[in-house]
Amino acid sequence: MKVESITLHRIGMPLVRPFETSFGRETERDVLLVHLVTDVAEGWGECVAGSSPAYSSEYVDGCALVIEHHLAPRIFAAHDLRAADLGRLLAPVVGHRMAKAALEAAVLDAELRASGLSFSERLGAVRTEVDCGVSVGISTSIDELLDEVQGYVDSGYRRIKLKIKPGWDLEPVARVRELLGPDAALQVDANTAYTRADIAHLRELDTADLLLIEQPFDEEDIASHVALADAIRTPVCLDESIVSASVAVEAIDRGATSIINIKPGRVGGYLPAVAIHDVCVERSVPVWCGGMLETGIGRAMNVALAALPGFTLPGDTSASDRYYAEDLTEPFVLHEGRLTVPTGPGSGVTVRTDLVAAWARSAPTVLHP
Ligand code: OSB
Ligand code: MG
Repeated sequence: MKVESITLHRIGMPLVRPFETSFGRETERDVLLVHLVTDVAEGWGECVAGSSPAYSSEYVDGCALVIEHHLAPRIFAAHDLRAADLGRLLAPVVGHRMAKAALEAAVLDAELRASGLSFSERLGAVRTEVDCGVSVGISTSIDELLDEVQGYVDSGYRRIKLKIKPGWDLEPVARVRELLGPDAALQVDANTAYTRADIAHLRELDTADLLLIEQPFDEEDIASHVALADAIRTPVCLDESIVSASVAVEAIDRGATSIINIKPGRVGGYLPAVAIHDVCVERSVPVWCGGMLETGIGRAMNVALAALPGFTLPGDTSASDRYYAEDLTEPFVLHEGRLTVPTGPGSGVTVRTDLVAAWARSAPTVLHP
């Protein structure tokens, strides 16, 4: 495959409700899209970086620049580009996994459309639909939180994840557990808001009988996660810390994590995500598919990934209407708490280019060899 152009689109999409985590509050998603034209097909990819470097060191402006100046030239220089070669081709650029993942998604999409294969076939999916959970942001009051959670229960979500931070943890978690009843799947995500000094406090979460606690400490602080895992009955799950298969193996072997959240953007793409899935399956560590408020483009690909055999827990793969009044592709709709895995070539969804143009924040950047 020969790449003829790479176009970077920057769009703004208002969220149906603000999304607050321990690191900030978002009301609109600032999305970078990659549109690839090759000699055989076209592909689209979505960059999951936030507008500021708060979840990780990457952010949208930085991703656009590193694609333009460092990644795209390496792709244009390749003679016969294949998605499987991207890891090696882009390895001279250190880090920047979200930028690489956005390009990888577009390359995979084009390659698969050219060959008539779907993402689910290419990645090794074994299910036609996936169980869905929902990630619930920090609220302004407990009553508002309970209302929001009740709405998701009524929609059929199979698992609730609450964002927590110091000052918003034991009380909201206990109240939501009371609302859901003892058997419902409930988990929490701290996005690195705690320190090792909080271990005794976090142990009190054990009474809520949670599926897991996600990333309580700094992404580089594996040792504190080991200490927490030794002190708490609730399983510890890492998100931000897991940037590659080798880090995953290290964290599992050290006892820092017994469940892993896999996000393709965080780990450099769908093929690296499958590699992490594989090392986890070998070690009997359950995985689930995380989310970054994706549009239909990234969502279609995430749903395909979540259909792999090791994804045994419901993902943050919620329906389009949990995020957006109108999606960039045909919307993903929940049926009995599940989303259907797309089966068409590539991502299996069609990008509404009229909306890409209507929601543009700036003129597209068109790159050529
Ligand atoms: O930590 O999982 C996270 C969103 C943005 C950044 C980080 C996270 C999240 C979510 C939302 O939890 C998951 C989703 O519904 O896409
Ligand atoms: Mg998380």
